[in-house]
Amino acid sequence: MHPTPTPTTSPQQPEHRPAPAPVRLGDVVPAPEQVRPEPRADFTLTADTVVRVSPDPAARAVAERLADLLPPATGYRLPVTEAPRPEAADGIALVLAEQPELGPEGYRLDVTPTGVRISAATATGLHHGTQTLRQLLPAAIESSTPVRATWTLPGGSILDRPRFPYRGAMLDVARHFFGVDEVLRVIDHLARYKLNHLHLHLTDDQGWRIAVESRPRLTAIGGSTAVGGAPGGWYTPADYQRILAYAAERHLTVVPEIDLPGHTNAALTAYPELAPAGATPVPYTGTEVGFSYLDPANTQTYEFVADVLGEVAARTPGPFLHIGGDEAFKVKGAAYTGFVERAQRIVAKLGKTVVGWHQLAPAAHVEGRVLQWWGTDGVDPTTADAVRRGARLILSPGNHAYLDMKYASDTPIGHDWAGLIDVRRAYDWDPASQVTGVPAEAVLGVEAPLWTESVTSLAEIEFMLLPRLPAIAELGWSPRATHDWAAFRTRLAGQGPRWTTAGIAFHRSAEVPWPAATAAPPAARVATSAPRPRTA
Ligand code: TNX
Repeated sequence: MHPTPTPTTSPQQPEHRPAPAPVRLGDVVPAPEQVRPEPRADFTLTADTVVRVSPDPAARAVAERLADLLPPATGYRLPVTEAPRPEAADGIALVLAEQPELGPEGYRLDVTPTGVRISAATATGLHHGTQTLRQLLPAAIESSTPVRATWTLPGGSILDRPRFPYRGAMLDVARHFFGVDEVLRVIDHLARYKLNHLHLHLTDDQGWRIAVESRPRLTAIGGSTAVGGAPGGWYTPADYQRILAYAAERHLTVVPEIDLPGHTNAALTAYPELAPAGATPVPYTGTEVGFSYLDPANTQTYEFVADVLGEVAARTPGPFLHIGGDEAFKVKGAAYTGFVERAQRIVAKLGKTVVGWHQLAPAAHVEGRVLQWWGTDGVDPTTADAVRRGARLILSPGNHAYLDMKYASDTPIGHDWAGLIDVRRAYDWDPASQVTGVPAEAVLGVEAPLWTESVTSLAEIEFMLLPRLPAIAELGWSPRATHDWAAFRTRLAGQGPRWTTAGIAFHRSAEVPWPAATAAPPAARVATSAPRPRTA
């Protein structure tokens, strides 16, 4: 520890102390595990601050991204240098060091009058530490143009690590298509709140969004449509690669979903031979669910599934492959479980861990299987039984975590089948005790899905994500002992000026005491737009 300098005073000169940091050390979302403020140990960034980092390529990349964050608002282009044992003196030190107690994602952050030190056992831990550092700077740091400000960080120490290993959000790019740049912006929002998985819902009745070289009509025909006649689109292999690379730089794993055997109308318009006998699929731009399916009795169906999953698996570095499985209302009983078990075996052979919506539960277990639970009633013996047979759960309860639900009855976009979800409802639940009979150890984590039947632009995505995404992120990251609505809403309020400064749309929930300075909401762009016409 460095001693706090004693302010010099004399009878002629009034005592001069720098203004305290505007952000308090505990004002971080998600709440850190331990926070120990040192009120007289603030540190101020200047043009002379340097970033020193352990000699490791991944740690250096974290340091470079931190340095890249600062110039627009501060005008400071801080040099990044490698040092075997980085010191915080007059700078920011990012230190890789064995610390078993921090786990694979934890970090320590110490702010003293002479500098900032972030240490972790992994580059991922350093990355999360820099997200905390970003939130400890004044909100003006989010400005894209220079701001005259004193860039003071609050003194003290934080020790932090996640409660659950899986913390995600899902973007449905099938109902409405969102281009690579929009997906990259979404990744930025996830990274800020220490989420580590982006689930892409890539295929549905209204569109097929990922190129599969062995089945080119999937995108050429199936990719051309979207809900309500909106423009279609799809990711080329290069597009998908850009998303993967950007996510990886932000320490996020991409989880691709190919929804099977239902939600497949777009695929069936491209390859009608996979449809049940007698059906002639036509493009669909409405919002009904449950009508389409691949014929489970047709052997060509499994060649198709193997081709598609094989290519997607080969291009995806992460361990997970999501096979959907929801709302296949017309494939019942043994036909459904038989299909799922074959698809699960295909995924296992590809060396990936299968993820599916909890409708997969009745099928046989396969090593590592993960079910994504989107129910609204925690009494679900079928899912609890699948967990007893070895499945782990990702929690996405429809009535708390579904970001396509309206905030209030007058929210211009969104659904309400799982109820209205304002911030408190998104926050007030416990992933560890959501499904009766499922022990906390079986819970891999949480995910907030955003379905996009009525979501058509990046501003609308942001409006639905913020401020509920940070609530779900906090449930996934922060220890249960920190769970406290009154404290959360106050910390969350501090994010408002950051989003406003960064030009990010958000919902100004009346449940959150936003500071007055955020008066001009970019969210107005959404709230004032006319509700989109619904198609059936
Ligand atoms: C149910 S949740 C669906 C989606 C819809 C969503 C709308 C799930 C696995 N399936 O197909 O988009 O409701 O809220």
